Amino acid sequence: MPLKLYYHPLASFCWKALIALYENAVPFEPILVDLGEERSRDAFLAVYPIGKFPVINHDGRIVPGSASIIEYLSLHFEDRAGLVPRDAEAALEARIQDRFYDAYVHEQMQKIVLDRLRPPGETDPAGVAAARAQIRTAYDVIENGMASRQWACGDAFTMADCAAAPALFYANKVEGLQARHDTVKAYLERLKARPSFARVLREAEPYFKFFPARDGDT
Ligand SMILES: N[C@@H](CCC(=O)N[C@@H](CS)C(=O)NCC(=O)O)C(=O)O
Repeated sequence: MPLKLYYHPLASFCWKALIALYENAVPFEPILVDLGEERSRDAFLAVYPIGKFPVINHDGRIVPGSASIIEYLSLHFEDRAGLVPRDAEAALEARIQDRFYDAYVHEQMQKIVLDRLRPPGETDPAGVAAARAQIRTAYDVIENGMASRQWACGDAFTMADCAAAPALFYANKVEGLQARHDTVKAYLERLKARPSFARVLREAEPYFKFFPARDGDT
């Protein structure tokens, strides 16, 4: 049975898993989940009641969450790309950077975007302001840390770059990189040029019209 990926082409954490799948040319059956459509949502909730994607089903083993999926793929398929480095210290650094991008860029960006979907009167301006501030601090940290690095951990592309690509792409839309973030800007351009991520972006293109864009976005 081919590995099944439950995902949505616009969903940023799904991009992280997709990049890993494409990096290692892992064959999979994409199952597009439309949470706004009852049958699609119910079918997905039957697989994973938490209702968050990405999720994979590999021979009946359900693995939710982008980082766990990447770890799972590296154990059960050939990790040609070296997304989870074999060297324990290098693997630790990849996980540290992966968590950093998830917590301080990706999840903050999600807060900003999800707030746009809330009904009037139920928005959280203070939470959004805090998320924006956190992203700006994270940009500064990345700017300093990336000065001599091609990828998040150095010369090798790892799971941390799978995390960084969607996080920086969408964060830059809602909280634009500043003039002082030249290194981060150049890193984002390298990520966009990486064939795995370029493919994810191409495939998402028809869905971009559903992104809740606002004046002031870049
Ligand atoms: N920590 C999870 C986060 C997953 C997540 O937040 N997924 C979003 C899409 S990017 C989702 O399922 N949103 C649907 C919802 O919350 O209803 C991961 O790394 O995969």
